[in-house]
Amino acid sequence: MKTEQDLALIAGKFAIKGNIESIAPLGNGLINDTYMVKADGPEEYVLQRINNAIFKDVELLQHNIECVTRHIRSKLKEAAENDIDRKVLRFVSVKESDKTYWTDGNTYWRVSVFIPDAVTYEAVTPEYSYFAGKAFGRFEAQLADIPDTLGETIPDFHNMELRARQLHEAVAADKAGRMADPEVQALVEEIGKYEEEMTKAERLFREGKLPKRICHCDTKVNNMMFDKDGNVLCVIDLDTVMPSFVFSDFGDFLRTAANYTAEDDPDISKVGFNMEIFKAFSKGYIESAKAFLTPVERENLPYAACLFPYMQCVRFFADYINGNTYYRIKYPEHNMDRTRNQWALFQSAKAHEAEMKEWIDSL
Ligand code: GN1
Ligand code: MG
Repeated sequence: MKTEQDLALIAGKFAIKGNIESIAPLGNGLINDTYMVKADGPEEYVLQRINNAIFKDVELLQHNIECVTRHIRSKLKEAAENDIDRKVLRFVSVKESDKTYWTDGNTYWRVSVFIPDAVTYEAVTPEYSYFAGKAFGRFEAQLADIPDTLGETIPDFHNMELRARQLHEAVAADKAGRMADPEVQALVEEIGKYEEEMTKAERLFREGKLPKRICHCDTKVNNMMFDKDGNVLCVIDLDTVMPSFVFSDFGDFLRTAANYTAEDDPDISKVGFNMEIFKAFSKGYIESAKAFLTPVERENLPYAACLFPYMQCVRFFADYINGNTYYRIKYPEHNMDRTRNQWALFQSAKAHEAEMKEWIDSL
C-alpha cells in the first residue's frame, strides 16, 4: 500500500500545475488503482496506477490512448465544439520526457486532468441511457477514420471463444478446489449449453461477415461522464479502446445499465434485464451509428445484449475457480456472487431476445 506521501512523490513526476494539497482514492474500478489529486493550481488531477499484470504493454496502452484522445480532440475542434477540455480526456506528460506514463521499473503510473463539474453514475434512467447510446455511437463514429494503428492492449479481450476456453482450463486445473462444489459443477454445465450460440461473433468474423472497428470495450455505465444537466460529456477509462466488434460497446453498456441492480448484488431476485433501458439506449445508439452499421451488425444487437452478461459471467466464474487472481474482490465469495448475478441477467436478457429484435427492426 502506498502512503499519501509516496503518491505525492509519484504525482510530482508529472508536469502538473501548482503544489499538491491532497491525494485520496477515487471511483470503483476493478483493475487499476485510481486517486484524486488536489493541487493549489487551476486544475485537479486523476492519478492512476496501471495494473501491468493485466496491461502487459504499457507503452502500447498509452500509445493507443494518446492517439484516441488526439483524434477525438481534433474532431471536436473541427466541429467547433465549445468546452473541449470537458469532452475528451487530457493526459499530462512526465516532466523529464514526453511520455504520458512514469515507471519505477516495477509499478506504472499516469495522470490525467480531472474533468470539473462532472459526475458518473452506477445506474441510469432511460433518458440518460438514450444520451449514452448516442454518445457511444458517436465515439465509434469519431474513431472510424483514426489514422493511427491501435494495438490490442489485451489480445482477444472480448473473444468469446477464448473466454470459454479459459473457463474450461480453469475447470480442468481446479486450482482452488472449487469443483467439489455441486453448484459450481452444475453452472459449468449450464454455461456449456450456450457456448456454441454465444461464440457466433467469432464465426461471423472468420466468414468475413463481421468487421472489427475501434471500440471502447469497457462501456459500463460508470465509465461515462455527465454534466449536471444529464448531457454526456465524455467517455473515460480508455485502456481497452481497441479493434473489436461493435457488440462490445453495445452489449457491455446494457450489461450494467439494463440490470435492475449492481453487477455484484448477491440478491439475485433483484436481477433482471430492463427493456425500457434497452429501448432507449438502442434508439440513441442506432441514431449515431446508423451511418456505419452493417445489416449483420444491426441485426445481431440483441445477441450482443445477451452475449455480454454471458461473457462477464464466464470471466467472473473463471476467476473464482482460479482462486480470484484477476478482479479486485472485497470478500472471498465476491466473484461467485458476481457470477450468479450475471448468469441471472443472461437468462433474463435471453427471455427478452425476441422483443429486442422487434424493437431493433422497428427503428
Ligand atoms: C473491469 O476496470 P473496470 O472495473 O472498468 C474489466 C471489464 C469488466 C469489468 C466488470 C481490463 O473494468 O472488462 O467488464 O471490470 N476490465 C478489464 O465490472 O478486464
Ligand atoms: Mg472504470
